[in-house]
Amino acid sequence: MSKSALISGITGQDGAYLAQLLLEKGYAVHGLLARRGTDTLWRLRELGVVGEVNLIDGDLIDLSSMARALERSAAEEIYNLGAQSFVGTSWDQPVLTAEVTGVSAVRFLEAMRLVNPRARFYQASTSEMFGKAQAVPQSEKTPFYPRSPYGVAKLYAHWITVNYRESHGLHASSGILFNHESPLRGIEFVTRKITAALARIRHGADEVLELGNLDARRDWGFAGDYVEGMWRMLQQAEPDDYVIATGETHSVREFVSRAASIADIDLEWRGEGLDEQGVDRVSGRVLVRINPQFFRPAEVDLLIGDATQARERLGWSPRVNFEGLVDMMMRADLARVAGPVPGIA
Ligand code: NDP
Ligand code: GDR
Repeated sequence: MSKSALISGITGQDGAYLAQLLLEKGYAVHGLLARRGTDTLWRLRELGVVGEVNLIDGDLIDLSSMARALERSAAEEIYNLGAQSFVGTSWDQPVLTAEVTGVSAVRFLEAMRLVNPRARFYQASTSEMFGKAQAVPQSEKTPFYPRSPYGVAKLYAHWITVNYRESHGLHASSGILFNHESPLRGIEFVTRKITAALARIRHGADEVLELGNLDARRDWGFAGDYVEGMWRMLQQAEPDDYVIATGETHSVREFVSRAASIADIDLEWRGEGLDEQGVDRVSGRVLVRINPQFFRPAEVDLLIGDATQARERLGWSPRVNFEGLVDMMMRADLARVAGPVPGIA
């Protein structure tokens, strides 16, 4: 008999890839669907799985709807991916972020305790919890120091997951995932913002890409690889927490340079600090400008993960490296630019 899984955040980047993976493995896949005024199914549509998942109305703010979704789905595996996941917005909406990104984890764990305490639970933890990183690279042993309301909310969700595992004996695991991207990434995140804008610039549909801190360094992997790590965690006899990362770090500036070269844009960096610009070497046109609006009140400067434990215990390792990721994203946006770009209204 096929296994049943419930995914919160099924309309997000990871939710869509995870739904696809679980369907391939023969699962019955259910998703908690928050009612919105806009169409949020484009990723599931793009992966060709929208008709194969069972969407159940519910919201992470509403425990009763989560319990009902657990009952209706008879889920044996629960993946809590739903969140207000954009770090920048968490300064503008800190209370909503605390509720949706933080407290929702305990709602789910309580609902699971009531409906099916034998189910297995995955919490989408994050490298943002390391924040002002206390060690390089960061592993499961590195102390946390979050730098945003988002990071603080995720830290609560992380520790309540650990706590329910230890106090109630639930099979509850957290994946401490470093940044992972794809052609299905939301347009507000820096990688997709860069590839979508450069594709429009390349085709003459836009002129300038405005960015904030070019020096921030991230360990960027491919979302398709990372959802495989989530699934592997829930197949272990014992629950635990795992870092999932590539072990490589690159700056935002490097991401732009690499993407520009794939888009056949001859970009050169001139100036320093707020005056730094990305200039087309041939025409002299400014293509990348710094806009202080995109700087954060507190920044996470450097993230690089050590996924040794995931490699040794889960047999997990990334298949796509930085170059492969930028190439995949840039080419997808170049191909899309002729038509409507998913993620942009
Ligand atoms: P997305 O922002 O793409 O997806 C977030 C999902 O949460 C969407 O499906 C959204 O639904 C849903 N959601 C938001 N608010 C609610 C609510 N009140 N009730 C129900 N659902 C809601 O995130 P990703 O797919 O990139 O990330 C998945 C998870 O992993 C998130 O928790 C994120 O914080 C975490 N994470 C992500 C990393 C990354 O690099 N991508 C790294 C580490 C952790 P809707 O479409 O309707 O808005
Ligand atoms: P992050 O991702 O905050 O790491 O959170 P994001 O892509 O938003 O920022 C990465 C870095 O780029 C810098 N940056 C900019 N960021 C955005 N969005 N827009 C800009 O114009 C810009 N210019 C520079 C940022 O300052 C930052 O340093 C993501 C989310 O998916 C979280 O949910 C997840 O938990 C973490 O990754 C791991």
